[in-house]
Amino acid sequence: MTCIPFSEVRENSKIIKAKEIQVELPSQPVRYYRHGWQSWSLAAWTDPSPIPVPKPAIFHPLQVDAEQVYKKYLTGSWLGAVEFEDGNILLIGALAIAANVSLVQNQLSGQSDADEIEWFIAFGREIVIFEGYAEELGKRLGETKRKESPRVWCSWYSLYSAIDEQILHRIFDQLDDLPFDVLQVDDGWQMDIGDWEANRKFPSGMQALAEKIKSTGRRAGLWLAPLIATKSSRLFHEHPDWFLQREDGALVSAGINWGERLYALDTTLPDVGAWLVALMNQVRAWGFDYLKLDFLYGGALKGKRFKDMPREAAYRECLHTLREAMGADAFFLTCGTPVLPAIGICDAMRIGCDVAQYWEKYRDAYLLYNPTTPGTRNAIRTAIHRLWLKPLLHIDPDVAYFESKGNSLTREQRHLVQDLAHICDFKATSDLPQWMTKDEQDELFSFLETKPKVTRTGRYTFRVDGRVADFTSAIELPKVPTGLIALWGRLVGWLGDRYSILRLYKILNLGLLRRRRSTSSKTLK
Ligand code: 9PG
Repeated sequence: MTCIPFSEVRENSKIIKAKEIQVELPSQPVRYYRHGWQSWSLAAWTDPSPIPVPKPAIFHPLQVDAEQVYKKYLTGSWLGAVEFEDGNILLIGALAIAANVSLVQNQLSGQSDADEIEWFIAFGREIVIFEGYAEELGKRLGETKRKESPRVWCSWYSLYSAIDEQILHRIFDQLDDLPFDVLQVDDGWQMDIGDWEANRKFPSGMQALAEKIKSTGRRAGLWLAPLIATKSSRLFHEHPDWFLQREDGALVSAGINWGERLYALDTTLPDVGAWLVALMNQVRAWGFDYLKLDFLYGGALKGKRFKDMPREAAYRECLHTLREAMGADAFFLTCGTPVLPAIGICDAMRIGCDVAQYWEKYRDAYLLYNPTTPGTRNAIRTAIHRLWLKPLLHIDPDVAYFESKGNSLTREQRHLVQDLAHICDFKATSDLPQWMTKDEQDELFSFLETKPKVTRTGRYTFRVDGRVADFTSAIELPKVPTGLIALWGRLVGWLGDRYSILRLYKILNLGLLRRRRSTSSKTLK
């Protein structure tokens, strides 16, 4: 353990080589910056006291770092910081891809999972310190901000998986007047998670879909989750031995989604590598060159790999393989990705969890105490705390909303996500012109056309072309439940951990989706 006296850090930022590093704090910090493992995990300044473990635990592999979540002390992935009474901060940040930073009593310390690594340690004003850290990360992991960030229409947040060829064709035509650079097809086109071929809803195939998009003068974008699969997939059926196992031989859980259990590929197996390369080639051959690769955390879960290497290193190697196979000219957006290992490889990264047509769900926020579930408040909170990544790559805060129909966000809340997109300089939406009023359509048009001047006036406040954007309302974490509410939360959490109950929930939810789809086809005609 290398102990650095605070007096030394106070003067100048330092880069120190060590396996473990520790700084004793000169006084009690008022806030702690915790940095979650992957895109959807919480990143936030919070009180320097532990927060409850998010529920249900069955979702942990896809929401947090399952290896850290039960730690009794405050800990975050790769970096951590404390803020003192006078507003100055002390940051410890790893300059390598496998490490954690913790706060135990008055010690801020970093632990590397591998051998000695470099640590960035600095004290001073938050903005300056994070800028310094990003710069050092860029020197080691690379900066990939070469391309312009495209303006994207993405199918997910209006239609969810209820997409089909006809509906999308109609939408692509109707979006004609709007200045999008990319039309991106999200989840819902594939046979199964693991089987990346067009399903029955796309009888003309994926090449035809990409051609349709390109015929409108836009680039074709596609969503895939290439590092995970469900047991129902043909991939799993044909290659059960390709999946990551624990030391005891059981399959590693990659969590649960689509009402099914997810499993992760062992990307260090040569056959899996070859399969991923073929998949990327196929997608490019169809004509898609904006790729949103999702659920990527599956490549960095703990397990026994064919090649004995640290999980983050295996993941980074896999990202290199994917990038090389898709080609340098493709726009590569990572989502659900462990943050540091993707820097220098992808063009853009999702930096928060999913937005939704609502601000927050009582069940998720208060009963389950889960700040990673879809919801606009959760999405803003984490994205605002990851703005420091901006010099390194394009940062995607998820889509902005314009339409008020079927959307319970207030006008102010919709403006917040729009302003956040301007701040991040990454503009995307899923809204459909025919669901918007004329005013809303105009708002969307000018959102896409303008590049307002953004200045930061505080941790959570900005000026966007003279307008004040204040994100404070999204920041605070819910109160930790006590008494009967805590008890009720435990019951709901326990129920949520039952696979059978989740399946039932999914079946009921599917009903909802089907209704949504018939409404969408009606209004689209
Ligand atoms: C498609 C979606 C969209 C979206 C992605 C991702 O924690 N969760 O259970 C969880 C599930 C799905 C999810 C995020 C979190 O959404 O972020 O943009 O592409 O997949 O299924």
